Order: sequence, then C-alpha cells, then structure tokens
Amino acid sequence: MSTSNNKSSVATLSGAASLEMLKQWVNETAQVTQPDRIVWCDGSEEENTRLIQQMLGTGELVQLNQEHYPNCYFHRSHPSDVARTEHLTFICSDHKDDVGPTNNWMSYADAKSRVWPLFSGAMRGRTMYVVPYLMGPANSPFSKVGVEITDSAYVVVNMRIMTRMGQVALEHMQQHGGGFVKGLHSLGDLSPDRRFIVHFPAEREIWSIGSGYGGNALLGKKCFALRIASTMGRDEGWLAEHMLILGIEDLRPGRKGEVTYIAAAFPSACGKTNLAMLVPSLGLRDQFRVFTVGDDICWMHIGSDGRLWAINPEAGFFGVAPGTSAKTNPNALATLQRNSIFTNVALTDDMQPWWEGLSPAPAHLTDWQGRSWTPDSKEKAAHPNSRFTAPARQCPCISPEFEAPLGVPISAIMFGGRRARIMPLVVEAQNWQHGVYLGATLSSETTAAAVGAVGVVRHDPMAMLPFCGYNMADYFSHWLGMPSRTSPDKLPQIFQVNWFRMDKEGRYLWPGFGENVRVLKWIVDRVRGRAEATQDSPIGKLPAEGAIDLSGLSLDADASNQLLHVDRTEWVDESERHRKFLEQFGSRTPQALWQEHAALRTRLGL
Ligand code: OXD
Ligand code: MN
Repeated sequence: MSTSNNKSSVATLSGAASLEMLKQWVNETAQVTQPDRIVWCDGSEEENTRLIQQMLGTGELVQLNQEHYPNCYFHRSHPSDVARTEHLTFICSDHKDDVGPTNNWMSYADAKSRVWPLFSGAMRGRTMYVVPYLMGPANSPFSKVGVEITDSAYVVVNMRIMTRMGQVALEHMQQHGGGFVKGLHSLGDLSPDRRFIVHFPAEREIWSIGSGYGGNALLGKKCFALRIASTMGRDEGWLAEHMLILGIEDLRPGRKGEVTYIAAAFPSACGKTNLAMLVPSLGLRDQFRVFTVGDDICWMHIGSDGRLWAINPEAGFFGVAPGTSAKTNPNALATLQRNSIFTNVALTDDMQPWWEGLSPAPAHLTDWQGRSWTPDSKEKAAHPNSRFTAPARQCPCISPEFEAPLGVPISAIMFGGRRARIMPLVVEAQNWQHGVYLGATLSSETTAAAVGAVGVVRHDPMAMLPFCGYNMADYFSHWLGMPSRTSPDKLPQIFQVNWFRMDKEGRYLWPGFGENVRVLKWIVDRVRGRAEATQDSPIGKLPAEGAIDLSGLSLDADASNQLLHVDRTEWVDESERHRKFLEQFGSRTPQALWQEHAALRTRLGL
C-alpha cells in the first residue's frame, strides 16, 4: 500500500523529488485501480469545458437556464449519497488513543484488509483524473499542495471552483518542495456498505471510496484542509479551523474605515456562509460594511507581529442552498448566478435552480430526485443539504485581502452553536484559557449536513467534532499552548454566540441575519476597548445593559432580557454535561480545562 513511503519526511522533499514522488504514486495507483485512461488536469478553461460537455453527454450534469444562470449546471447525486457520513469516516494511526473517543479509529491492518481491496480495479472502464491543487493563495508561505486522484469528472469541476487547481499547484510544489497531500478517491459502486473515508495523518494521505458527496469526495476541503491540516498545525504550531473569516469595516465618523477581522466557528449548516457575507440591516448599514475572506475554513499562523494571521485555504464556496435568499444572503445569491454548480436542488420548468426559502414556491417543479413536485407535495422540493459550488472571486463583498499571501490579522474569535435554550446571544471570555473552555464545551443541535438525526444537542467543540484529525484532548492542549508561542495580549479575544435561542412557544428570540451586525458591533467595540461588559455573570462577560445597539429593532423588553438571561439551574445542568464530556478523554484532558470547569461551578455557587 502506498502509505508506506509517505511518512511526514515528505516535508523536506525538494520540488523535483516531490514531482518524482507524484509520478510514482500515479503509476502505482493506476496499477491497482486499472483505469481505462489517465488525464492530468491543468485547471484550464478548455479542460473544464471539455469535462462539462462530456458530463452533459452522460447526464451527470444538466445545463441550467443559460439566460439567467450562464455557465451553470445541475447535478443530481445518488439519493443515498447526499451528506457527510461521519460514521464511515475514519482516522488511521498506530494507537486508538491517537484519535481519541470522538473519532472513529481504524488500524493500518484494517485499512489494508477492509478498504484497500475496494480500490482494486475500481476505475476499470473509467478515466482516472490527476488533480493537483493548492490550498491557499498562490505565493503564500502558508499554502499547501494536495493532489487528488479521482474517477469522477464532477469532482474535478468542483475542485476547480473550490481550490486553485492545476498548473499553479505544480508550480508551487516545484518552487517550494515539501511534497503534497495524497488523496485517492473513487466512486466505487456508491454503496453505503462499501463507503469509507479514511485519513492517514502521519502519512498525509486520504482514501475515499463509495461517495461523490462534497465533504466526502472533494478531498481538499474537510479531509485535507481540516483533518490532515489540523495535525500539520499541531506539529508545526498553527491552527486549522472550521471557521469563516470576515472583515468588518467601521464607517462611523472618526474611525477612518478601520477594518476588524473576525474568525468564527459554527457547526455545519448553522449560517457561516450567511454571516461571512452579512449585509448589515438598514439601520446600521451606514455604520458598518462586511467583507468576506472565507466562509468555512481558516488557517491561522502567528505572524511576525505576534498576532494571529488567517488565510482561507479555499477558492470557492460549497454553500447550503435552502434558506439562501435575497433577504438572508443577497451576496451569496449574486455569487452563484454564474459559473456555478448546483447539487440536489429542485428545478423550475424553465430550468432554473430552486430551493425552499429562495422565493414563493412555483406552481410546479421537478424535485431533487427528478419527480414532479407541486406545493401540495409532502416532501421538500430541494434536499435540505442541497448545495451550490460557486467561485469566491464572484462574491460582491469578497475582501480585497482575499489573495493576500500573509492573510489578515484576527482580533476576535467567535464560537457559535445552535441552541434553543440556555446559551445567551453573546458572551465574552475572561481570557484565552477561558475562551478555549467556551470553545471546548460548545454544543449544538445537529443539522442535515451530516447523515443522522437532526436537532439533537451534541457537543461540538470549536465546531470541529467531525473534522479534528487527532485526539480532541490534545487539540485542546494545542489551543491552550498558543499563548506560550506569542505574547498573550496579542491573541484575539474570544466570544461565544447563539443566534438560535427560542421562547417557550418555540419562536426565535433573535431575528438573526443582517441584524447579527449588532452583535458584531459590540464585539468590534469590545476588542477596541470602546464597549461595556458586565463582570459578574458566572459564564463570562455579558454586554452591559444597553451596550448592544437595539435601536430601530422591534424587540420587546422581555425578548431582549431572555436573550441575555443566564439561568442558574439550567447552567448547573449544563456544567454537568461539560464534566461528562471532558471526562471522556481521561487523563488526556488538559488540567487547565478542569480548572475552568471548577471555576464555573464556583461562580454558579456550587
Ligand atoms: C460543509 C460542512 O460542507 O461543514 O462545510 O458540512
Ligand atoms: Mn463546514
């Protein structure tokens, strides 16, 4: 098996040796998978057009209404292959303890005997595409090269949107050396019984078989940029996170257009894309403007000034379609209007994509499974996890720093969950260690982005539960160690937010979307030392009375009180849940988190 010669020593390979390794790996893989032909992808326009024409011929892609959606296409996946499959996602390492209780572990022996044979002859009758890609801007010292071998043309055209693909990656590898992350993907027979997504962090390698779904098959995204990169970050002293990156420009008089950069972690399908592209609500539009650097993944390094600098390793957005509308996210709508791929949405009779929340339902649609649909139909027209893949450069609010090789300096980190109860709208950590505790104990209700029950509260530390490539307790230690790598006062302030709190009748208390700028405003003013916070809440610093700008918002007094209310009894229970969660990691749980837990209990009067 090819993992044997790719131990992390590849980091020292020269450009020429890296290229040699690539050729050898392609040959070895072709011998095993037996494709009819091998195509090296260069990422060019011509190549893309050729692949699209080919897929239009086989029906893998369908052309959308070119007048309204120029160069846009539609793909319908297998109905059993519509979301990430966490139970079929594994980390392979020597010891089970390396991956911890929150990951599925696989031994090398099992990978060899259960998964590797599935690749044998898997590409017979198919084309094998070799897809070199760069995660991060060209010329960035933080960018990293991956190569995906895949037998899916749909994967290739998506990778071209989501990454800097082709020649640019080979050039980066030739110039910088350091090898590449190997990603082997085959659709296999698409059966969930023979579906595996296996990561080899020590070898910087990924195997994925049996799925064409984005998070399982576009290997640059979750597999490389989070699971493998999180282990690289641990080894090299940086952070790979499931976070959006936004810049918020202050337009108020005397502020000289200062831009504050914020990185924010939310679990999948909790509105990261919407927040990253936020258009401030009318009342605050003349005070702030938001720029998007990234909507899903953030790599943060300590810069020469001691601050944390962030790049978005991706080049596109793989966004959840349902709920995206001119009201909730006009920037996303403008972004996906051309050169985009839509997966598992519904189609109007004149071949435009449609999903729940986009507009009032038309009288007739074709649903995501190809069936005739009317508003009387019982099922949703678009799959709840239907997606658009769109180039980031098309986003009207893309940051001027999007391609900046060193990224942007982060002043605040937000951790957000989807919680109907308990969690206040916003709370600020007392310091870095407390902030890591807030991130580590984050919980959220599950969504349609992964297969399984929706709406169940589960711990999702730093929104990384499905994406951390090693033992989560060691990941907490890595976070806790950041102050020792720089001057602690240079690190961002940490906040926890919850847009999803409900009243007793099950109605959202907070309007969300463009109104979230009110919370960002408080955060910006906090990190710049201009806003008030209370010091006496047991869970952290809450906005002082009147510190969140609610002007022009018709929230009744009761709702605004409930939004920031900390219920002692509920928090006593919550702290119990924290304890159970932290106990799972046994002696690996960092002492600093137990200290924070004890301090929380003391503040709760226990
Ligand atoms: C995603 C996810 O696709 O988190 O970004 O599932
Ligand atoms: Mn995500």
